[in-house]
Amino acid sequence: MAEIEFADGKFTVDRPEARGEVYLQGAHVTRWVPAAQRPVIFLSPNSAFAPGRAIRGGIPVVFPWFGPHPSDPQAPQHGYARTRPWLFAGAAGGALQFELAAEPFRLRYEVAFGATLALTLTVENRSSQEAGCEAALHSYFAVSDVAAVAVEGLAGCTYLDKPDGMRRKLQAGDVTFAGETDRVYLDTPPQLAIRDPGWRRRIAIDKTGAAATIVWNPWRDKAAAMADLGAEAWRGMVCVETGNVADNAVRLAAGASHTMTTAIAVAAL
Ligand code: TA6
Repeated sequence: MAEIEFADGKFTVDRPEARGEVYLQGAHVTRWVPAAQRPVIFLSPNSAFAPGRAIRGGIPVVFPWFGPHPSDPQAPQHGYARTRPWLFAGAAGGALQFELAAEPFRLRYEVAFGATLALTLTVENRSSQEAGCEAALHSYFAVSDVAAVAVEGLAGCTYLDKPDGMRRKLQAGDVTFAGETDRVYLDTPPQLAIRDPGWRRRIAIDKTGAAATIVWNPWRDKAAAMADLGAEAWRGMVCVETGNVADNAVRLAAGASHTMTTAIAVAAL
């Protein structure tokens, strides 16, 4: 088999260091399995794979707004980048490049599958005026049991607590999970990790150019109400998302660009 193949709307990468998958719709990564590891990225067994429908799991690219549109209730949640077909712009080694025209912006996105999963998203403002946007790599991680894992690195950060009306709160210690958790952490440090004692591994998440981190698990009731997630699978996932949203949204001068990166790697606990 060639290292990179394309069929049924997705690229499949098969290298000694890792295997991966990315759909052209949304430039949506759905799989990254480093050699001798379990899958690191969660993909819902109930996901729809249909034109214009967001895949449940993987790494949706959220752009140009996060959550509901600020003024248009008809506009899709989390923007349109995750449901549009992107342009394939080339591949080298295990890295694939994609582009999306999203006027007044252009997005360039590189996904590099290796022992590290390296993601680079560049937003360029192509207009002659300043423009603002939000962006997030809405990464779903596969975990042994969300109730047993901890997210390290966010102690002391302020967060917006969505289930509590977006109240601002201060994080004490690691983030652990005992119910619905949906938080936007602001001004977060460059190195975070998910500690998973059940699978004896730590998933390190290193980021640049991204000030916010979103942490989400819908828990039992909300998951059961989501047809593409369901009553069982939610325990095996946690979203730790790299982005620039809310207070950390980006403003770009005419012609300016902004790049954010995330590097994900796994080590034994
Ligand atoms: O990132 C967390 C979040 O914004 C949650 O509020 C949430 O419901 C989730 O993303 C999933 O959104 P989606 O539009 O994919 O159903």
